[in-house]
Amino acid sequence: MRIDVLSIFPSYFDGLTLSLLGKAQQSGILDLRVRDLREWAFDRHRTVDDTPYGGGAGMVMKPEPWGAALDEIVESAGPVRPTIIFPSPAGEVFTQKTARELANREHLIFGCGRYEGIDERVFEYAAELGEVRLISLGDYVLNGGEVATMAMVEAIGRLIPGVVGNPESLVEESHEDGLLEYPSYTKPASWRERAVPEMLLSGNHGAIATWRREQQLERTRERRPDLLPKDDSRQD
Ligand code: JFE
Repeated sequence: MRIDVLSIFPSYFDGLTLSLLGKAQQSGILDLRVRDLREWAFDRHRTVDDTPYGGGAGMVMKPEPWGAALDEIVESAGPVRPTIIFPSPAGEVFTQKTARELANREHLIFGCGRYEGIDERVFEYAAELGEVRLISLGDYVLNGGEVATMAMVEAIGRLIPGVVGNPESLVEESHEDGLLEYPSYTKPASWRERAVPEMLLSGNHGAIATWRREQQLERTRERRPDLLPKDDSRQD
């Protein structure tokens, strides 16, 4: 899979390009390219923003650098139509399901806005080059698309075979089966007067699996009841 990121703060992504994506990059499974949008600014000061038509607070990202950057990136990827993602607080909310869907795409482009956002015509133009998705990381306002892009690239990247070492760990964890994770423990068996649940020391793998499933259901009911199927006859 190829992932291009367009941002005026490309160094934000230095940590990401190392960590878990480093291995996948080397093996050629994932081709992650972070580019500075200012490369496509055309004036001496490499300006990417301007005042909003109609007035109002703050600045808006100019369309021209976005158009030139998208043209070059799409052209360089050959005939494949990309999925172009713009992080936005006004987009569909990103979930594990979104991550799974995007992990099957050949080419993703993330456009990281800043200031008060991007000139609306950029989204219309991008829709001529590929499939446009406005995606929100959650219902809170960030200062730009970078942090949302990092979270999404990490969630998508680790679903690509070869990025996570153990393929079993993908189905076991939170959200892949729609429930929260069971609690985990390691040595020592007693720490500051707190014992590891005896069940886990029993060696009875069937009983352990049942206990873990019960823990998952209990935690999900307590912390995230919205994840459980609705039961119309429930008396709570
Ligand atoms: C941009 C900004 C003024 C946003 C009301 C580009 N989930 C999520 N939260 N915030 C973002 C995504 C996000 C994404 C891109 C962004 C925020 N901003 C800041 C400024 C009004 C805004 O929306 C600019």
